[in-house]
Amino acid sequence: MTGKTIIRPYGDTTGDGMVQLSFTLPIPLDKRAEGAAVQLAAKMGVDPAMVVHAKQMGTGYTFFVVYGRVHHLVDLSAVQVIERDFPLLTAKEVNALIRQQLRRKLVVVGACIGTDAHTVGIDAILNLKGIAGEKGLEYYRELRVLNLGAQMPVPDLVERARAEKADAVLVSQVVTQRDAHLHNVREMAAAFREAIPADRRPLLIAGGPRFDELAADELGVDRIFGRGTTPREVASYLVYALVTARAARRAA
Ligand code: B12
Repeated sequence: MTGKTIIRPYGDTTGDGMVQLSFTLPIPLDKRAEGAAVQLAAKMGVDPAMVVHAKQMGTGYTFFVVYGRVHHLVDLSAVQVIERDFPLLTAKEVNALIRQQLRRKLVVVGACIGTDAHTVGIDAILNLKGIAGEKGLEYYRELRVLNLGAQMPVPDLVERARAEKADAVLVSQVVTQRDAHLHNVREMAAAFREAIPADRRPLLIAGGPRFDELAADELGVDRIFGRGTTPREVASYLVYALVTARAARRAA
């Protein structure tokens, strides 16, 4: 792939354009339902499209997997993503930088907000046991971590963050039905802006598997972390945003 900026999907032979997609239609499984799935895939640009799996889900719904060719090309030079723009530190380095430059513990408050009760993601980042072989933020000696758990109302979160003098607030949103994750994060960011003056406002971080990491500004937060985030990345970002970048600004 070196040097190539235009690529196509690959199924059987290089560049053949083959993709696989899955979806559910609100009709029972029969020949007509399979025809409907092919029609939908064709309208999405999959041509020819082949139903390779169809399974009725309860009464009146069918789950499909369709395999077929698309003619679209991907221009890698036009791809936009958030690249990590801070160094990835070890726990030892994180602790040392906080100790040397801040000379106090960094306070982190985390929660799931709104009606969201999916705590596994935020627990993976905060709790000692962590994820993917990495310990969570509770393991870092120079971080004081308060995990407020599930369904935390925004006003309570703001109050707690203020009372604890939080340096950073981490919120998790996993349920995305009717864009609840976007509404909740916007509401949270607005509440912090209203309640706490800019120079004392904690760093606001949102996370969850279906966020667009490019949407931080639009949602009013400082950073978004998506699917597969590890605690070390978050700890490194906290140090970058709250300790080293701040120190560099002061020195300039
Ligand atoms: C476990 C689970 C549950 C458990 C949650 C238990 C708990 N204590 O968390 C229970 C059974 C309670 C549950 C309930 C529901 N669930 Co559920 N659940 C799941 C499931 C299977 C796994 C989620 C999970 O734990 N992932 C593992 C963690 C580690 O991954 P993660 O959350 O992505 O977190 C990582 C990153 O995203 C990131 N991250 C996440 N948060 C944050 C925050 C910060 C600050 C940072 C930095 C990073 C970060 O770091 C983490 C580590 O890498 C998913 C399906 C799936 N396979 O994803 C459905 C799923 C999320 N659930 C779903 C639904 C619909 C529900 C219910 C509404 C079902 C119902 N009708 O009752 C309820 C809602 C309950 C509620 N009020 O929230 C849907 C959501 C669909 C949507 N579009 O929103 C899913 C996708 C299933 C599906 N395909 O339909 N659920």
